[in-house]
Amino acid sequence: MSKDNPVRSLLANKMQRRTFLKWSGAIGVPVIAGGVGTKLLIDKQKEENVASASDWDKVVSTCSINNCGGRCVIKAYVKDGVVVRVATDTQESGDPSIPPLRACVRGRNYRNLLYHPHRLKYPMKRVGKRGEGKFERISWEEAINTIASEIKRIGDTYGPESRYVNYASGQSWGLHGGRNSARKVLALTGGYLNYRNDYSSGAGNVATPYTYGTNNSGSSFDSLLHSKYIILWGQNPSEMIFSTPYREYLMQAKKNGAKIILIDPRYTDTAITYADEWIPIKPTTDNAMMDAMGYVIVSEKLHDQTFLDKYCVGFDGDHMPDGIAKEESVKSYLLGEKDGVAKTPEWAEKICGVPAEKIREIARNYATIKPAALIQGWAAQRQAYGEQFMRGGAQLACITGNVGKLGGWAAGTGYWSRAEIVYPFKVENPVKTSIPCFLWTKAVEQGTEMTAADGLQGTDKLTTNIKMIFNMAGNMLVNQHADINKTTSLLEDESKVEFICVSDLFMTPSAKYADIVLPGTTFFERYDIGVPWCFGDYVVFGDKTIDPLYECRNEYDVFTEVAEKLGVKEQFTEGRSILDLVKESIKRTREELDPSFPTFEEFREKGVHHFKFDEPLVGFKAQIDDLENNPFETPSGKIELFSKALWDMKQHEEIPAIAKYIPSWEGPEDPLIEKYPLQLISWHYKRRCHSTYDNMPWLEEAAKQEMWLNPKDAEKRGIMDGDRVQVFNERGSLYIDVKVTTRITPGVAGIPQGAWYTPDKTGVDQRGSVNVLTSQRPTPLAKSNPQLTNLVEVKKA
Ligand SMILES: Nc1nc2c(c(=O)[nH]1)N[C@H]1C(S)=C(S)[C@@H](COP(=O)(O)OP(=O)(O)OC[C@H]3O[C@@H](n4cnc5c(=O)[nH]c(N)nc54)[C@H](O)[C@@H]3O)O[C@H]1N2
Ligand SMILES: Nc1nc2c(c(=O)[nH]1)N[C@H]1C(S)=C(S)[C@@H](COP(=O)(O)OP(=O)(O)OC[C@H]3O[C@@H](n4cnc5c(=O)[nH]c(N)nc54)[C@H](O)[C@@H]3O)O[C@H]1N2
Ligand SMILES: [Mo]
Repeated sequence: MSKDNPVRSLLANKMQRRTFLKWSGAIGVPVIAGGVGTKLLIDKQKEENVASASDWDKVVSTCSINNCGGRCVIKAYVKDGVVVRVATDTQESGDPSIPPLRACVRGRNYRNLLYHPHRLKYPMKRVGKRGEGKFERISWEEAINTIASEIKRIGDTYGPESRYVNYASGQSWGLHGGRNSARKVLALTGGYLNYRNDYSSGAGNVATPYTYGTNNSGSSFDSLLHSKYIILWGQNPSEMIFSTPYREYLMQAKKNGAKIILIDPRYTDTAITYADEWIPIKPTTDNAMMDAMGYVIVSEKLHDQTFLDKYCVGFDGDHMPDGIAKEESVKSYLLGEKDGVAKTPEWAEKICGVPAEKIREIARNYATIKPAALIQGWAAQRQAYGEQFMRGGAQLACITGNVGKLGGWAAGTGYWSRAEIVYPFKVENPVKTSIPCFLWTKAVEQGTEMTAADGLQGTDKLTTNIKMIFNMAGNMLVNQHADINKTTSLLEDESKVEFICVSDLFMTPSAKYADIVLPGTTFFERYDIGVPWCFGDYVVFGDKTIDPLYECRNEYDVFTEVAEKLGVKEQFTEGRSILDLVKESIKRTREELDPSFPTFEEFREKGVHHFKFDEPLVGFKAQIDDLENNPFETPSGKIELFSKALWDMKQHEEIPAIAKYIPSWEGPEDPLIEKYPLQLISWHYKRRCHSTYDNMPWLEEAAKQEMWLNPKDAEKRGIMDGDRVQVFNERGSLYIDVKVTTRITPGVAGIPQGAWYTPDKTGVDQRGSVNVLTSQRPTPLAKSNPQLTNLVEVKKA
């Protein structure tokens, strides 16, 4: 056992697991989303339910549409127009295929959100310099007039491509929402610059289709009940909610005897709750481990040759696209036939830190214990070469023939959904030009210089830089985008973006950069339908619980008036209110998609609708059962382990045609590590949805904003548990309290993402807002956000 591999010594510590469990009992468990945390919540709720029914007038079933990936049932108890209590779904249906849609710790906090004293209460306009945070109350009339006249002025002066609606996820997967309302008014008055992709799985969204032709590579979570071996690769469902019932199925899979492996730089709540084994790994190096697993499987002839021959292009020299040399194949790369470097576990250990014998063991298990599910989280693709991570996982699933089989899993981005409803609010933008969402700051600064190499589509050149931004229910303008200091100095220059409109519930770091701030409503104050991302087969009714507080208004209603000022009201609403949109969606879903979908009254009464299926959905089952009639949506009709389309881009170093490890900038092999020796990652915290709820004291009590650092790294710097430290690199600097813990891999610092940027007078963040340290350099293929690829140094404050 080599001494100089700190990950090895971490694994070797036999006391580790018990220590973790003890600690988790002390600090972690009550706030784990689902699991024990939810159990406590339910018990508490049962107590509450004993209270007399005269304490409330009605119980309304509603649903949050924040961007957490799950959707849960929120029961609001209302007395005299006031929400006096919130509870969640306690209905045990008796049907194991329908786990209850229980709220997590954040859901328990919704009354605090609704009645928070800092809610934005009326519209405001900026009076100081932009970003200074000085605002003055204005009337709704003035707000609407200003927005309408700026839309016209900026459109007339610079053309429609100067108008932009920023990525924002505070209202996601609902029926209307601020972003779409703003877009529709712009679309009806000439158009706006579009964006593509997202910050979530941006690299994967572009990369996975090169392999499979689609991002729908997942299977429904009940399929896991058939899995015998599950690898959660950088996935943390105990904290990070993808779909509300996922964890229930995972627990059931575990009870069924599936062995669960977790590969993550952190010993997460998921490791505590589900994993048989935790494999710590250095961030940005996952593909080295993947390559070595491939090497073991292929060199020990454990691969599924029949599957590869029939369904895949590029595995070996006999299955290459026309005109491509045999030694460009996956097999040849793994065995080192061309570059002379066999991708052995020993080779990988030096890069990723995972002991060679552990890589061998996992590779053998994954190839022989069938069916096996390799499910990928998205953090490891929010890295410099995130595209490789997504295609690399898919490649392993194919090498082992785990695709299209019940209990297997095709890896890759992993979307799946069977919860389809009709979205009646349509936006048709006459402008077809688009940029990758991550490059909006570039489009502000140098839009007219952007080319196809920056991911510009629909035109060769933009006619203008971005001059106007609508930021509706998002904190992306400042907090959630990379490199806050660079972004804020860009926004402070009022000659660049001339008008910024923000709608939010609070004066967030982004709202401070607005020219006009609009006070939005919470989900309690409007109608909607909550759809779980692309991972679920249920929908939840969002009933309006109370009237909007103060002067708060739905963006739909605000933009209806803006549309009226601009003479396009009828086209905007088509005569419909928000409630009409909900009714129309339900009616048309019944008519066009699913006759068994409930009526409006039934849905409202039940609060939730589960789409019923006879069997689990298995990704690519149709293709695997009958390839001839159901080809993959790739150019060859097969799974493309070697992509000719990528090859033809002729950037083989950074955009290879097969998935492979590429040493990352600001990774362990970058010489910059001498100066900034720690790799900084962030994760999606259980107590927040991104930055939403950062200002909630209960949740701060439940899970504090703090940085994780391994004792080895702390000791070197004279840092003790609980100390306040400064974290810095060339881009910025922040202060944060530190948690010294063996739950994180040595050489790695971890800060939960989403804390509100809170600079002191010198511009140093005081709250641990990780994006002061992240970079705007995009990933090579997708032009996506590698916000987890950062080198930093830490010192005692
Ligand atoms: N370093 C780092 N940065 C990241 C990430 C990371 O992992 N690391 N993750 C990235 C990812 S995956 C994402 S999706 C983005 C998310 O970033 P954003 O899309 O900006 O999401 P939030 O921070 O949740 O901001 C949502 C805002 O909407 C407001 N809001 C909530 N509900 C409502 C409502 O009903 N009406 C109105 N008007 N406002 C509302 C909230 O108060 C909040 O300010 O962040 C990205 N940034
Ligand atoms: N509670 C909660 N749930 C959420 C959200 C939230 O803000 N809060 N946000 C939602 C959204 S918009 C999204 S996009 C998803 C995000 O879903 P993910 O991106 O999958 O979630 P993360 O928490 O960012 O990361 C998952 C795990 O990856 C680990 N990780 C980081 N870097 C690496 C690496 O290089 N290699 C490996 N192997 N692991 C790594 C992290 O330590 C973390 O435990 O979550 C959704 N669900
Ligand atoms: Mo996301």
